[in-house]
Amino acid sequence: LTTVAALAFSAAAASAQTVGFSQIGSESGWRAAETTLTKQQAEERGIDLKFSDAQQKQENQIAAIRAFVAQGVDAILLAPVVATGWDSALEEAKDAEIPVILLDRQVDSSDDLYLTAVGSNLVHEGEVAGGWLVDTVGDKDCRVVELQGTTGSSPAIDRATGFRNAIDGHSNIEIVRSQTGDFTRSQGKEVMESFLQAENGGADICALYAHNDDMAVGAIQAIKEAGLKPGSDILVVAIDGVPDFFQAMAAGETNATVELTPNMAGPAFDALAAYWKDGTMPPKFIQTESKLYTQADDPKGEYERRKGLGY
Ligand code: GYE
Repeated sequence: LTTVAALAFSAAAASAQTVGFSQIGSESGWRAAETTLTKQQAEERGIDLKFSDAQQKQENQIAAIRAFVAQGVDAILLAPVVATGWDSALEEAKDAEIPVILLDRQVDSSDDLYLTAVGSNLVHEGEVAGGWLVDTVGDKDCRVVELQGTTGSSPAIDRATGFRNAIDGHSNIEIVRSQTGDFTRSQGKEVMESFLQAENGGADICALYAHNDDMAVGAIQAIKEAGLKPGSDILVVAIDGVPDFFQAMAAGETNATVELTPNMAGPAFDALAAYWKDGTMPPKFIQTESKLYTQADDPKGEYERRKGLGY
């Protein structure tokens, strides 16, 4: 049996592989970069990538997974827009013996329903962001407003938890308003406008914590339109490390970001290559780095290094 299985795996490894990619959408610069890099790497590795953009709707992702199973692809990449509701679609893929790899977000389903998950430690990212604010404000009173990611997504849940872990015990720092901006610039701006109005024109706001850079980039427009200086009147800390956030940082308009690599496909395709070759099982979680960047870390250079990478 072992020989037969080995032959089957090596046969699969030999022929060109077809991989279905159910991508959330293009809600942020970071997501656009992930898509660009995934397509580039599929091309370089001779993988036939079937791409589906779900426009941030879970039902479109579930339909895409079902279509990939019907096509008999050799693997499925899934960036799950929210954490719940995936069991039946993932079970269909498992029944068809099609490995699924999760990218950048997690699901609540049992981990025997996916081969591995490639992503950052999302709670840790929130802790790094919160830790920066704690170190920056010291024992000064600081009223914080929070732009949360997509409701029900694992980054929104975990980045909220991590930030709160970090400020716990620092009673001078208080989150006074929190609302989703759905990871987009436009909603980040819109919600920040409402925060500013509700908080004495922004005079009572010490800092903005945004679950991604794109919402922060939108929010700093609102802060400037309110006649305040983002980065000084209101501190701005976020997560992703996209070029435009570094450009704003170089202008003194943002303060800190926790980098999230958009290259989730590299580790995913490496794990698939080993699995297709001889059934090698990867660990259930392949963790990517989380590095803090502040104004002291050459933001202009970081902008130059990242622009043009598909963001
Ligand atoms: O931070 C954001 C994108 O899932 C962790 O999704 C990812 C997040 C990322 O919309 O820019």
